[in-house]
Amino acid sequence: MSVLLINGPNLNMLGTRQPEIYGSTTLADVEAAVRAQGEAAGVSVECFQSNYEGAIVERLHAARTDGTAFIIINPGAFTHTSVAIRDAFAAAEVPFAEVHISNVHKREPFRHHSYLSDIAVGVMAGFGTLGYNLAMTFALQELKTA
Ligand code: CA2
Repeated sequence: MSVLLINGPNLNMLGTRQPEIYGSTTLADVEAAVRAQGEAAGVSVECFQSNYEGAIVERLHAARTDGTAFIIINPGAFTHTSVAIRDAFAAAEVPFAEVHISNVHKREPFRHHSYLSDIAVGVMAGFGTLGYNLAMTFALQELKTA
């Protein structure tokens, strides 16, 4: 049983640009912190980042049968555009949390709509990279009670 952490397009740039919006923590830092949380609870964490929509779709298909019990995803800009990722979640049938580092609701109107929120277990936005850890705390709680 494992948790899959997915980050979408441009999130590989975390900590290098736009620190006023996304902070100064790198993606490697985020992944290490979530992994450490998992290790402390005896749960393995797999991390996947891609700038390609199809690669994320294919990773979600694999999650259906590879022992993934919960997914934490920051879909980046695909949040606001991707019916394909929504459909892949529906096919994968694995519960997931949607995470946004910034508070998308106080940003441009096009960031207010998500193709995923209504099929997610929950949504985290505006808590910086801590949001990943908060989602992981929830995931571990879910796995414990499952
Ligand atoms: O707030 C979030 O986490 C977002 O998912 C980030 C996406 C944005 O399109 C969403 O509306 C909200 C963008 C990720 C870009 O990440 C960068 C990180 C550092 C430097 C440049 C881009």
